[in-house]
Amino acid sequence: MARLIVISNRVSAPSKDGGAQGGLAVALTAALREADGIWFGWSGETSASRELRFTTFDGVTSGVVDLSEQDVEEYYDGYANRTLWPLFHYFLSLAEFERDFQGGYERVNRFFADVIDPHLRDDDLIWVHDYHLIPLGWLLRQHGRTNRIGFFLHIPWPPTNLLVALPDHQRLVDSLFAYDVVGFQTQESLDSFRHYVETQMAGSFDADGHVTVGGRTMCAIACPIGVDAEPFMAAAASEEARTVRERVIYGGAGRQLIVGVDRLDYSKGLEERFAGYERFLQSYADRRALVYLLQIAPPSRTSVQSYRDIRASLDAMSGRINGEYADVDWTPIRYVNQGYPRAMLAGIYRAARIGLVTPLRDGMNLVAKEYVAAQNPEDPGVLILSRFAGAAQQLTDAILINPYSADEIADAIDEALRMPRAERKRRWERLIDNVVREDVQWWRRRFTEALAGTDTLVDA
Ligand code: GDG
Repeated sequence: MARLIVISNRVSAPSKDGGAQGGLAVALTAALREADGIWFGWSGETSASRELRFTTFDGVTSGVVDLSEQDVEEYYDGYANRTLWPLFHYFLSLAEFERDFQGGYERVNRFFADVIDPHLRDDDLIWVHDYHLIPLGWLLRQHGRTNRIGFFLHIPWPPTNLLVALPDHQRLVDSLFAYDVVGFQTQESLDSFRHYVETQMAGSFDADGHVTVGGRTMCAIACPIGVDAEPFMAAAASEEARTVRERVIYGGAGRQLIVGVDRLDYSKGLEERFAGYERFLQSYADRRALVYLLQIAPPSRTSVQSYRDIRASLDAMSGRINGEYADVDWTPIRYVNQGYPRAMLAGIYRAARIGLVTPLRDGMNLVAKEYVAAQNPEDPGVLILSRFAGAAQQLTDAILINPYSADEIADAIDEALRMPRAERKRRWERLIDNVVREDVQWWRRRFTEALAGTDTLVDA
């Protein structure tokens, strides 16, 4: 059996001092354990050391390497998070185009290729993850690697008209053709990629998803990521989750909980969510004291200015809304800037009558799927979901809204609060069916089978 090699910016293999892993980490860890693989990536540390450090824990080996401060500034904070992330999430006005960023991105990708290549075997299956490492496959080919190499993009692929604003976009897209398989979250992203290839590269797609450009062929697929549905369902029904649920219900004093859980990121539409919730408080004044919003938002990428700006704006908005509407025994928004253990999160989701997931753009959005998985089948809550999350293409029985419209968010909250239990159950049964069927193990199998060339079904 060929080994599986996973390469991503950060490694979330199990570790001695690590807490519970997220669904993606669990799925990749299981695959690595089965296939005796290695997970490579950045350690998250800066130093002058250029050596990979290997550890094996719980049957999984990881190999991590430090970067220099300049690397982090240019590759991670710079090109990955100030250029590609905003551009690929349609925030052209936030995207910064700096030669130094691009230089740092290429340098770090080359460095990863140089340090990892000596540890690869000729029959390894190599799976590269996300926008930090787009050129890595091409750079491994420069080392003479003829392995099957796949790439999965966790974020959206933007429309051609946006992508062409990236200086040297041709070079970046061209490097994808070094892979055997390129996976996107949704058919919409795959269609945008196809449009780029056909209009900018004179490439062609066949009915099996094979893409040919200038004599090179690879396979492009839509392969939506899922959650660890069954373990998460069990976690939501566990004793630990029940204790949290009771705490939440007690703290809510009989009011219905609306929950949001997001990394603090402008793509998640948190300002728009607060504005939509405020619109609900204004427009449905007679019902407003029946609910409260708990927004969990652990800070992320705090060295990037746009992330500090969004945090300041949300602090101000939540303070203003609470100042305006709160009463002696009611705070409309509980805004929490810290993360919680997964089992606690599962209990909080289950306690919530509404899951409010309103990204302005999202590759998939796993919170939407986790919220569904955590519900009590006898009395499930309602998912309100942005049309612009990849998850909306599968979770069509949610209340789908335009996150830019405060009125749509307000009306959806009202509709969810009024929704009879029978309809909540009907919608939830269809949602959970998809969440369980297309879970994270399904996603992992589908991608690795396409990569190994053993799949029978590849979407065009
Ligand atoms: C990228 C893409 C795509 C959040 N707060 C806590 C916590 N979380 C966990 C959630 C969820 C994960 O973080 C967030 O996943 P999302 O999918 O919502 O968003 P991104 O971080 O932006 O992920 C996204 C994903 O990659 C996978 O391909 O879906 O579109 O942007 O699992 O539960 N976990 C814990 N405590 C918290 O407070 N334990």
